[in-house]
Amino acid sequence: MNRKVHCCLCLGILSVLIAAGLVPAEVSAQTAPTSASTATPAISPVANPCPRFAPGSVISQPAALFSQHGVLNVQFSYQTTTDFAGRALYCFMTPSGLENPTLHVKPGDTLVVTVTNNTPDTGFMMTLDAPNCGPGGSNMRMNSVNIHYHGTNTSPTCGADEVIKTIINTGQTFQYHVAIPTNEPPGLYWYHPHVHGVAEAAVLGGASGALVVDGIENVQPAVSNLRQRILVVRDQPTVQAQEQGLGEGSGGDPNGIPFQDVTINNISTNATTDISKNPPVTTYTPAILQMQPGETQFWRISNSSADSILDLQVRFDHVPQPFKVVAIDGVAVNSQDGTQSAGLLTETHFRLPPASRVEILVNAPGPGVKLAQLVTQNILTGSDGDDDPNRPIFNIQLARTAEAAEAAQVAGDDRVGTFTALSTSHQRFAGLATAPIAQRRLVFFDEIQPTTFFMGVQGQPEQVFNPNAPPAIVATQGTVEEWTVENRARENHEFHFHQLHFLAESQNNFAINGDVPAPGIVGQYLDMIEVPNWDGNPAHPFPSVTLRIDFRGHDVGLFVFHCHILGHEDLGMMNIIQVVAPSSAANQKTSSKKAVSSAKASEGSKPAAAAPTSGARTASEMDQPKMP
Ligand SMILES: [Cu+2]
Repeated sequence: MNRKVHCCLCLGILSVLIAAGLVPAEVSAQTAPTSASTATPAISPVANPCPRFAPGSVISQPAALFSQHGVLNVQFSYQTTTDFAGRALYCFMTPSGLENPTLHVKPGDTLVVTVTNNTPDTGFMMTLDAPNCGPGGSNMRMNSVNIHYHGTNTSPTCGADEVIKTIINTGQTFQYHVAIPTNEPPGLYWYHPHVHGVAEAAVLGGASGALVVDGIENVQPAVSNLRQRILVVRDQPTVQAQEQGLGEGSGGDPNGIPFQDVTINNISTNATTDISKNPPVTTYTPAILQMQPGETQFWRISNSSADSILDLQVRFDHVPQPFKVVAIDGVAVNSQDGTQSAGLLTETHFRLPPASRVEILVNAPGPGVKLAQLVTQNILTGSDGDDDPNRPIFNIQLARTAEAAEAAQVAGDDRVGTFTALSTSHQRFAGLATAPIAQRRLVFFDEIQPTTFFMGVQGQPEQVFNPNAPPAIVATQGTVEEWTVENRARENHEFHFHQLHFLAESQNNFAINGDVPAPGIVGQYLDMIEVPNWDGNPAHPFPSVTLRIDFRGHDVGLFVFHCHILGHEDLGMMNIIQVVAPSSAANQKTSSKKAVSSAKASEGSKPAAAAPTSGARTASEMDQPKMP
């Protein structure tokens, strides 16, 4: 995205909403709270919210909460403050002062989250049509909040993992009851706010935490009893961007000024640019991660950043080190089709789109290693892309046992449990690779720089996201579909499907566009996948990925698929799908058929011959958005 967009993102969002006719001239009346939520006592704000560590600090484990007797009860006060540079911080605080704790549940548990929005009202955003959800009703405001339980295969209905219409405004309280399926893969998930238009600001501010479905040691015994590190990468504006308006480097510049400053467990890497140099030189302050000599640690890494794409590598004295991949996006690799115990991958780097997770086994450096680091490598984001340059995240420091134990804090989740049983009969996605395909569809990322972003569906007019619009796609519960997701823009985009995982089948047309396929993901079950940029050459087919989408779960209802660079999502790059039970699918046949008949199966498409270099829209696709 153009760097100039970000300094006035909220204005950009507002202008999109106004252009789309979604913001009336006057603020609408406050909607009365729903009766269900008024009975829930509010969670009081806590003092000194959203604390941050100094750059270069030793990484400690986030606080952890565990379910008991099948239920995890959590109380959150959603709060905001500003830091020393004037950056807006956001966080979920518990009454005892824990910030964004790691939530540990087991398959089959219920996660009960009571959240009160204790942030000040910052103005009206738009009116949501009925049916509404939450105490805010139709009144969507600039500081509304809700919570998405990212990656969980849970219900998209109101009171569970619903994000389109759930609104909690200043002083209001809402209670979630999220039923974790008995066959939810054990692994790393996360939670974050998901109100359209203000999601980027909330996540940049740090309002996110890890969600662990426990028991991965019983799917992958190699992790049994290892020390586990919950490592949450977030991002935020750099100090110089905040204080001086310093813009980012051009997309793909390996030594450029980063679009966002990366943090690890709330320790900033403190990107600092010397602009007196030509070209400017940016330096970083890595955090410190302690390991014991000879130790293998289980790193459970969540890219909880709003906008930053990561390509993680462990380096000892600048030499890339192989590591074992245990799980991706919460699902142990190779765990779903009967080969669990063989399920480790060996990689020397791993591409982590925003919102994706990877869980890896890393060996401590030997005593002779002078510099051991976790770095993120430069991302080729395209000519319209953000700059995600080469940079360190933390240095590994060998520590004596007592020191390391102290630094580990008393989070209670320092170690993985003991292997007890290999479960071979509850694989949620078993058989997905060979299931008959009910439908093939083509969806695509497209954009009009700098502020209009589309999650398009082939055969339908491009529209920026509108929460009041009907679903663009209707699918039938119990089926499997094959989707091709194309990128028609000249910057990378990151595909996320709510409520379900998909099987990554292939990464297509990457090399011809100068893009590099991501390692380790084909054949695995993901909820995030990156589709890199089209190079703009009309002779080159668009980059795409082909996915098997799994609608065989219990969940029916309305939910979303979108780009998880949240700046793009806020500017419209999201769309709605409805999954209907087979019994009601017949009633939906007409609308579904319309979408399918114009989709071109899995082959994807090529740029139109006369396509402008800034995109590939046809005249019909550029029709004005149709409002309901
Ligand atoms: Cu995007």
